[in-house]
Amino acid sequence: MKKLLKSLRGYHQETPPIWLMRQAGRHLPEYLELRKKTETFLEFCYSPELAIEATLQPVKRYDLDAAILFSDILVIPDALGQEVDFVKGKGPKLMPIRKISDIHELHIEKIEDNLIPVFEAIAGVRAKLRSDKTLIGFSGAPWTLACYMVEGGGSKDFERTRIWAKTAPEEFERLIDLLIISISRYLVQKIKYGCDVIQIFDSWASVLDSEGFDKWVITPTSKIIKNVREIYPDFPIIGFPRGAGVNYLRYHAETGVSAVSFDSGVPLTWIRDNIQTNVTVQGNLDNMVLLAGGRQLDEQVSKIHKILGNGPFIFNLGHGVLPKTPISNIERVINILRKKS
Ligand code: 1CP
Repeated sequence: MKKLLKSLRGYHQETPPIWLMRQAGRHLPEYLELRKKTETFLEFCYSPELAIEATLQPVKRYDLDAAILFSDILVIPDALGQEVDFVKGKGPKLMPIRKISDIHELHIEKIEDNLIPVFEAIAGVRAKLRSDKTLIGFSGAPWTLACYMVEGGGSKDFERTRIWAKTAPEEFERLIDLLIISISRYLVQKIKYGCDVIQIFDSWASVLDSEGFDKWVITPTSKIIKNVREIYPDFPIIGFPRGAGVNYLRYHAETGVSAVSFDSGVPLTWIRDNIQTNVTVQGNLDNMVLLAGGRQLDEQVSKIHKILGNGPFIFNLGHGVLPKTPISNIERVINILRKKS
């Protein structure tokens, strides 16, 4: 069995499987070179040859246990017909959705057709990836996608989205329901084309109160997992409700995820005692510690391995690799975990 799948099936392994969120792109010189081949970022995502190459780059360089398909969570709003643009140095910009009539303008019918280049890239990676390596497909969760779709881009606190969700929940739910169906269909295709595992990124779960977390994170995620597993029973799914704090408890118990990915704020012994007893855990090295390197990095990697390494565990970061991260720091982490010097 592939190493990452073995951990997801609940087995403990002396050396854990290793992959890193946002392992492709940004910090890799070979990506920055490849990125020059298209003008816009979305064009890059929709060019199967380029997406395949970007997906394989970090696996080749670091011999990681998994590849994550090079794409972005915002291909879903794009495929639904919302205007999405990536502005150089500024991040994503979307034509914001602010009222019910804006939701009505989104079109779900062609979602699979519009995303064919993504599925072609999956098939291409599958054909080139070594058979012992896992291919991870991903999606943004409904809440996190709604945050970008309503706000029209990134934000510190996603004020408009939260106000809409609080003041007109029955309206906001229309958007969430549309996203549940879109994401479910998207993930089913990703699996059909060859992904071994799915990760659901809920990067902005942190901005919700506990009630909102139930309604906009747990319930929609549970529905997506149920929809996917109706077609692919027992399919391994990793959930990442970043910044969920104590709500990680209910998330792991109620959504049906096979594994939970932890941000760096959650104490290791709490993860071990409360979550790892029930499901596989993934995480949670601070991406800034990875960037900074030195003795702190070595110590933190060893500490994570010591505390979480006695149960089902996947080594990862608490959030994505930062652009300025030195390659040698990543190599060092892998050497420590695989006990090579
Ligand atoms: O031109 C460029 O290179 C643009 C930079 C870039 C890249 C390389 C963006 C814009 N997205 C990506 C790739 C990407 N995005 C991947 C594949 C790479 C890999 O994993 O190795 C993945 C998994 C994502 C997922 C993603 N995109 C998330 C969820 C994970 C997370 O980091 O929280 C989110 C929130 C996005 C939105 C997004 N896309 C791009 C940016 C700059 C952002 C963040 C905007 C913000 O700060 O709110």
